[in-house]
Amino acid sequence: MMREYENLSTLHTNREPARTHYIPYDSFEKAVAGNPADSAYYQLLNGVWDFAYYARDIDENESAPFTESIPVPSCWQCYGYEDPNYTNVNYPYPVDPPFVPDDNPMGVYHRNITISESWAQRRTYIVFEGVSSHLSVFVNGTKVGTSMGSHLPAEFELTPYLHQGENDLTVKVRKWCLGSYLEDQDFFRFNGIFRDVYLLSRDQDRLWDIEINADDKNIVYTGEGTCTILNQNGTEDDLSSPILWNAEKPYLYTAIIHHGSEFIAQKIGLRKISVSPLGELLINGVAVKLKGVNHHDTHPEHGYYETNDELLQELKLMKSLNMNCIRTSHYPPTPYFLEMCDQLGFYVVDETDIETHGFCTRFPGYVGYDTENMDWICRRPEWQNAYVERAVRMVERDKNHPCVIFWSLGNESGYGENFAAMSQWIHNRDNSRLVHYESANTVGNPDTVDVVSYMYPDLSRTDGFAQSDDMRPVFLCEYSHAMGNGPGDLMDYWRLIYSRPKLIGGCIWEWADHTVLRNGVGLYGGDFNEMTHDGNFCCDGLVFHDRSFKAGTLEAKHAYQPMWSKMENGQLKIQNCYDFTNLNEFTLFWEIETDGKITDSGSLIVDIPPHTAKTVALDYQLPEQCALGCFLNLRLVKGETEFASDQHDLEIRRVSSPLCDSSNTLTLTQEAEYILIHGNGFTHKFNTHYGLLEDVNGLTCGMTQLSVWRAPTDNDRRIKSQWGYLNNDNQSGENFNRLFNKVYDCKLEGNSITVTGSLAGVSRLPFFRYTCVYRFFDDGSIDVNLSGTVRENCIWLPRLGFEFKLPKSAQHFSYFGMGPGETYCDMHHYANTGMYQSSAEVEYVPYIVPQEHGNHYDTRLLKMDNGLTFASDTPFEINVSEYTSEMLTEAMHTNELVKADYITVRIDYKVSGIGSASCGPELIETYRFSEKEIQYGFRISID
Ligand code: IPT
Repeated sequence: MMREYENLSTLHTNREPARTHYIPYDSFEKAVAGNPADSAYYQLLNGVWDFAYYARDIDENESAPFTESIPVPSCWQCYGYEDPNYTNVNYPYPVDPPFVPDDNPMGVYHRNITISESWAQRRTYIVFEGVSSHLSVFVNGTKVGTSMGSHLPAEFELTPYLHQGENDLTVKVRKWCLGSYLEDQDFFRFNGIFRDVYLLSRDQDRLWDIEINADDKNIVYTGEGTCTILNQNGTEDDLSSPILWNAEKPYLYTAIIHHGSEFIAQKIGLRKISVSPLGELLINGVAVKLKGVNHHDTHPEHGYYETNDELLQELKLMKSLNMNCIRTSHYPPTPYFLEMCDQLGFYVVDETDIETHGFCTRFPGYVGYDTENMDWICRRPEWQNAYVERAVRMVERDKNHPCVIFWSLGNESGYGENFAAMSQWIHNRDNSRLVHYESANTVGNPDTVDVVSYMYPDLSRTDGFAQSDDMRPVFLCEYSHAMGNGPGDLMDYWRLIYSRPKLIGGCIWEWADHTVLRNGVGLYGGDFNEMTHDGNFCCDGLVFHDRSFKAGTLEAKHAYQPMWSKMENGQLKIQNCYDFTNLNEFTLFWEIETDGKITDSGSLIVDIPPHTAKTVALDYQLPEQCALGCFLNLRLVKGETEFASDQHDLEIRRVSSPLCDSSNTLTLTQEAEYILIHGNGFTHKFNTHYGLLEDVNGLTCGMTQLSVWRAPTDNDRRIKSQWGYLNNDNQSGENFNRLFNKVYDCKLEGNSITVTGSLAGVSRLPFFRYTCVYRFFDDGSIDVNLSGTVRENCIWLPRLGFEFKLPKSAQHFSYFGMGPGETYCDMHHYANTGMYQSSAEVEYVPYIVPQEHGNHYDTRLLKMDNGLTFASDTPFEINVSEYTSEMLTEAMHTNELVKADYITVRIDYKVSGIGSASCGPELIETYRFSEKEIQYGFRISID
């Protein structure tokens, strides 16, 4: 019993050969305007179709009338047919290619199509831009053809099956087919007709492929018909002085091919891609850096289906974040997406629809690329066609796009003869672009790839690649895993990338969180009873599922920004990081901010050509002194959009107002376990048994804690087992979340209390031995000074500091520190130190899995609106939250969080950085809080 969809000799039946994507128009003007709906030769079939779902395809009842319907495009899991299933590496069925489960679900789609009299004289084709995974097309009861390759077009000629008037169109879509083995991407496994479907009416002797070749000098069309080139003014252009295309200045010409009754438009950019002897990537001879991101098609309610408008909005957001490169992970995007990339200006790594990652995990207990083993399908000759045709279909569809600079052979699929064959086919077909395939590095990067590509290397490995003898450009096709709170340490990558010619940049993993939104709650793997799943590993976007920004988003924008500046001997030096744009196209706004107030400001235009730096004189007045800090803030703006910002500490002498140092009016009395500190109009309560402040004049509402725990971020997912007692693992951690604070001694002397103590996790040696001195003053203020030693072999700490409990009414606060977004020692370059107002509620960041958030680095002052103030001359870190770290640790979805009945205020000495170790390298050492000798203090005062 050989099923068609498991048969390697029927990858398709009757599908038309791959060709450039285009829409034929019935007039020159319409072709130029480029709105398919206006074409007399185009009929979009999107809309509501009849639908029947069968959990087993064999149960199909062809004579049953349709009683249900579904929108097209869509994914059937989004309409209640099957639960979603998120799996990353593992296949969701046994690894037994080309065979898939016998119970193969099927969606049957049906609608009528109307063929007018004029269409009936011509030829009619149907185009499916994306169907997962196997489709069979029937017209008026006759089978037309079949196809697979979910993210690639399938086109069939319908002419012989149609008649004028109403016709019956049925499309049967199977959930699985042999092609599913090639589509093991890290995403929810959705099914259905999820991209546009349309009919085209064509001339009897229609052109088929339209190939237009362009370099940095000319546009060449050698096909049939006439070719007219229009420039952006809409006038015919002979290209005697061509304007070139690049991602910053994406100048496009329009080529109109006229043949018979048809007019076909293609947007063409003149540009040339090459590699310098240093391994730089050259666009039109200029070395560029790729500031990229990986883009999946993902929508919290519609699965794989994003509308053109949603895609366009995403691209505009990326543009506003200074991105110039997109890897279409891990399949070709919609044709529209590439049209917009041409137009808005992106360098695109167009990746074909191949990932077979699950071969790495086909044996228990083994993960890896054992491609010496011939059961890898990339090595099996009978699979070669299936591989090569996916390259062919991508290249043929997308070859006219200037935005495409690399062809990617796929993702995470090992390396074998079939990849070599794809590369060979591509090089023969189109030598104007570079071939990329990251898994080629598993076999030492053979010369079938033109760029060497890596994922998630740390800085020193990255630098190693940059220094090697291999002179191919080095591309980080995935780096900086943006899962949850993060990524941090992006600036470190970019300092390195700018310093090495051969490092051409990379793409952050990934653009947006994948989640299934139900009742406002983001769900992920494991929420749907899947047989195998990868939890929330799909929630790893640089933006949330609604495309709103988080701190990591803005940090990426900063790392990618076109202006890098520094102060050198009191002078401002500005580097233009654009490749083709002079900074004189922007306005540079500057301001002097003293203690949170703007004391001087101005703006100017700086004439700095691309790739150059200049010293810029700003005519500002500086104060003699300040209390909290004096900064130069810069903003580079065009129109409404800020493209870059920077802040420099001007190191003006800081003079703080004198602190109260007398204790003449105080009485400190010991009662049972308490010491009561009475002063003029205030009372504090200190608990000697716990060695901690229990009440600060009624402004707090419970015992202070000395603690080190933070709710693990996704990027802490590996280190957290060494930090905490989690998932019943009682062996691996220091158990920081099951903490004992031992007080050895608590002494009252004069106006001060000295506590000696230690912190230890359950079952472990103490990790921190400390002395903490509290000094009380006449004005009600308290100095807290903590000094101590961390055990030599203790893991680096999540953080260290005091937690104060405040009544819920004390939500609101102002602070002088890094904000307004959350900031950490490796994720703050996007932010400015300044005076901000906030509230515990505003500080919450809705990560899909609740986790540590809301920190403010470089804080010098925190003033709660109830009058409680924390200050220090040495910057500290703060966090004000309606949730405790314990609550954030427990909750797995946002709706499981219930606000505490108090506000937690953290006054921390230090908080470890964020990094991107959820998939990337371990947190860089400098950002780990691994100090052994600790010394810190702050003053609490009351209004
Ligand atoms: C890498 C995959 O290419 C990508 O699709 C995604 O799964 C990412 O990891 C994690 O989110 S592969 C990884 C094993 C380096």
